[in-house]
Amino acid sequence: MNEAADETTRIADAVLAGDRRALARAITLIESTRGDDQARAQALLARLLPETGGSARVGVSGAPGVGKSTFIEAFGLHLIERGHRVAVLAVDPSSKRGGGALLGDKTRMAELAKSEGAFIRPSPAGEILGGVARRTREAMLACEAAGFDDVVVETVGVGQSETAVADMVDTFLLLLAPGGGDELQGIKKGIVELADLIVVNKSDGALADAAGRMQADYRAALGLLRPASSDWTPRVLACSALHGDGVAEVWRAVEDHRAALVPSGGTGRRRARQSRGSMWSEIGDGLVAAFKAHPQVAALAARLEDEVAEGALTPHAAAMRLLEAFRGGDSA
Ligand SMILES: Nc1nc2c(ncn2[C@@H]2O[C@H](COP(=O)(O)OP(=O)(O)OP(=O)(O)O)[C@@H](O)[C@H]2O)c(=O)[nH]1
Ligand SMILES: [Mg+2]
Repeated sequence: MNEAADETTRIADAVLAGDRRALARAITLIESTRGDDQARAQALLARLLPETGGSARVGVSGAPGVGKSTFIEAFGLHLIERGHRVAVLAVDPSSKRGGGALLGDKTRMAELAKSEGAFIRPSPAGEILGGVARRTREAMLACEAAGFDDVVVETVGVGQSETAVADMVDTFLLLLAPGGGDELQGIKKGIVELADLIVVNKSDGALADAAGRMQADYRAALGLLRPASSDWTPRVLACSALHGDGVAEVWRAVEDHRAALVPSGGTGRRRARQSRGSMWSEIGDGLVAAFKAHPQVAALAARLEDEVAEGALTPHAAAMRLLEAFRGGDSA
C-alpha cells in the first residue's frame, strides 16, 4: 500500500470514530477537483458507505433573506438539546466567489458552531450544479459515517439548486417570510410542489399578522394542488427562528413526515429512487462531457449549431449527424 492509500484509510477510520477534523478533511477531498484527490475520495467513500444512511436528511430552501441560517441555527440547537448530533451543509451554486456569503453564514450560526454536537460546512460555490449536487450528496454520506443523527442541507432558493437538494433529502422544507413583496412567489416558481413542509418564518412582532395571512394563503393554495405523494400531505407551519418559537413544532412535523413514509417503504424507498436517479444523471453528464470533447464532434458541432439556428437544418438531423460522428469516431 502506498502512503496516500494509508492516509486515506487513516482518515476513513477517524471519520468512523466521529472525529470532526477528519470529517472536514474527508469533505475537502470530496470537494477537490484534482484527479488524484477524487480517486482518494472515492476510495474513502467506499470504506464509509456501509456506515451511512443513519441520519434524518433535511433540506432547507428559501429566497435570500427569509431566515434560513437563523432557522437552521435554532433548529440545530433544538436538536442538540434533544441529544442529537447535527451536521449542516450549505449549497450555493449561484455565487462564484470563494463562498464569502457562506462564510458569513457560518458566523451567523455562531451559537450552533460553538456546540460540541454540531458540524457546519459551507460548500465551495460555483461550477456546474451537477458537480455541486454530487459533492453535497457525498459530503452528506461522510457526515452520516461520522455518526451525525441529522444532516441539514441549506440552499438559497435560486434556480435549480432546490430541485437538486430536494433530490437528496428525506424531508424538503421550504422557508418563506412575509415582507418580500410577492407573497406567493414559491407557488409561481414551482418550488411548492417539491416541499414536504412549508414554514412561514418571522412570525413575530410587526410581521406576525402578515405571517399569519401568508400561512393561510399557502394553506389555501396547497389545498388546490394535488399532493406529490399519496403518503403525505404537505403542511404549512409558522415560526420565529429569531425567538425560537415554533421550531420544535417544525421538528415534530419532520418526524411525522418520516413516520408517514414508513408504510410505503420509508425513507429507504425514497433514497433508493434518488440514488438510481443520480446514477443516471451522472451518466448523462459524463456522456455529454465525453461527447463534447470528442474531436470529430467538436469539429462539426459549431457549424451544425449555426445551421440549426438559421433554420437550414432540423435539430433532429443535426443531432443524428453528431451522434453518428461520435459513434463512428469511437469504432475507428
Ligand atoms: N423578525 C425576524 N427576523 C428574522 C427571523 N429570522 C431571521 N431574521 C432576520 O432576517 C435576516 C436574514 O436572516 P438569515 O438567517 O441570514 O437569512 P438567510 O435566508 O439565511 O439569508 P441568505 O443566506 O442571505 O439567503 C437577518 O437580519 C435575520 O436576523 C425571524 O424569525 N424574525
Ligand atoms: Mg443564509
